[in-house]
Amino acid sequence: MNQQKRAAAIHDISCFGRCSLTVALPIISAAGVETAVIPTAVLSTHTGGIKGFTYRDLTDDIKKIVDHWVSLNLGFDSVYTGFLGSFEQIDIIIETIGRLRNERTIVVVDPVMADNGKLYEIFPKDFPSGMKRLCENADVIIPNITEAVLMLNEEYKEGPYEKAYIELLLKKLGKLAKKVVLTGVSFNDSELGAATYDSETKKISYSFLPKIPGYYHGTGDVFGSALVASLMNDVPLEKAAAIAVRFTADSIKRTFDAGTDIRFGVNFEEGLKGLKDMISGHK
Ligand code: PXL
Repeated sequence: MNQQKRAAAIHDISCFGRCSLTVALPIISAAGVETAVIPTAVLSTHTGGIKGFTYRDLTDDIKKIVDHWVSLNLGFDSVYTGFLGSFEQIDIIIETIGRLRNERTIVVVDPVMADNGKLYEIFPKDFPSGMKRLCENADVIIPNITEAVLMLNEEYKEGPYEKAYIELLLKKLGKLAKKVVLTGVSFNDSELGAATYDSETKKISYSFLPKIPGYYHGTGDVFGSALVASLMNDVPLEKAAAIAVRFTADSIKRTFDAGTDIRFGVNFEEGLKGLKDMISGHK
């Protein structure tokens, strides 16, 4: 019998708005993976376009949670990190990864900090250098194009992209971590998706689906969570990225069709059964 996998998701809790832990916990759990959480901060909503959000920093709690977990001798098959509450938390999370990982742990780092060519306003200018260090501690990194160029000091370009630009980014990112999934990739105006790169085999793959208009919040976390859910079910990286693209695009489509406020996140909930089926189909 297969042992159930266990993941630790390290993100903030945005109480409303479907991103970070309120997305990671249901998606990874729905794929049959036990999902423990370390909240990095508690906010009333995410910070993307909603004013007046509350913010409670939980930096002081992280080490205490990890101390307790270490005393319980828990093993984690994955550590998945996303939005961090402060620059100071980056070193604490690097230390946390070192304390929680063993030889079978897959560390997935999403360097959440920027989109559309801009660093999120709440972060200091040197945040990308910290996120770059965090990525160096990962097995798999999942930046979007903006996060990639900020960490690599490359020029930001708007899509559609030249293949050479994307492949340059992938190869440079492959020096930070063994495996790379780059999101927000497009080679024409009608399709959007992700690219993967394995720096050991040098293999590059692409996965695209038709682009849906509008900038929906939390889609990076929906994508990352579906990717972790797939990897934890032993789906190979390229297929895991294709499943995550499909799950994210379907969630955006449902939300677009319903005419929901784009700030309120996407309807991933009605795709959870389909995610489980896509993952089972690859076994
Ligand atoms: O989805 C990324 C994210 C997570 N958490 C918070 C955010 C954002 C993006 O803006 O504001 C609090």
